[in-house]
Amino acid sequence: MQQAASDLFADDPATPSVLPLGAQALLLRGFALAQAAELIQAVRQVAHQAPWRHMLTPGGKPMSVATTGCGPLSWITDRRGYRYVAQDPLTQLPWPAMPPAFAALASAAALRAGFAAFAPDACLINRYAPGARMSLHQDRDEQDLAAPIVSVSLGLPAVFLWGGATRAERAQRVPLQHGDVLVWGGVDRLRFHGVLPVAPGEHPATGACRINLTLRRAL
Ligand code: MD3
Ligand code: FE
Repeated sequence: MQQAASDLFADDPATPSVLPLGAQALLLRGFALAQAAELIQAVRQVAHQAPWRHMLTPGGKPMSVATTGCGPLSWITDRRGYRYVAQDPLTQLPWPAMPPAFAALASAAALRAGFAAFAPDACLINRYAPGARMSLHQDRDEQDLAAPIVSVSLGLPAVFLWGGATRAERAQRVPLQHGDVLVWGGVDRLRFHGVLPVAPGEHPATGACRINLTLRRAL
């Protein structure tokens, strides 16, 4: 039975491919694979200075993901709400500097998706143990909604929920693997999105977790 090369390699995470998810949203499969080890090492260094913690929602519930961040600003949530801050509330120190590899990857991915000169000033880092999830939400705490967002998936796979402009619209399920990069902006910037509970497993690069970097222009 004949099979086209595009089918043979369709599920191979080592094969870079570009999938449009929306008019201004792109999934770049494997875009970060070559830098993955360097990115994960940099995450470890960030977490050494700004420890992983389970932030509280404004309702007082701990998030299932563990979080840290880096850059001039990083996003936090607590009983007082959602916001970007320059200092880690846990240590009261400035967030660790953005590793140059993060900013370089984000800007290259954004350019590939048609967004020139993306210079992120905030990187939120989420760690998903098996069972951790992120419910459907919008990212709307940034000043400049014209700037895109770049997200990098590392370690265990996950199913990303790609919704619409309203919570009621049915979300599509998009499998994300180690090394995948998502870029979205413009008309897709305020889409609802989330992550289904991560399945148990072990990944050679991260162990029993998924790590997601979300690079944004906050100010
Ligand atoms: C599409 N994180 O931190 S990143 C978040 O995997 C967040 O940790 C998820 O959503 C994660 O806010 C998903 C991919 C993502 C992030 C924001 C988006 C996709 C998006 C905003 C609009 C549309
Ligand atoms: Fe989000």
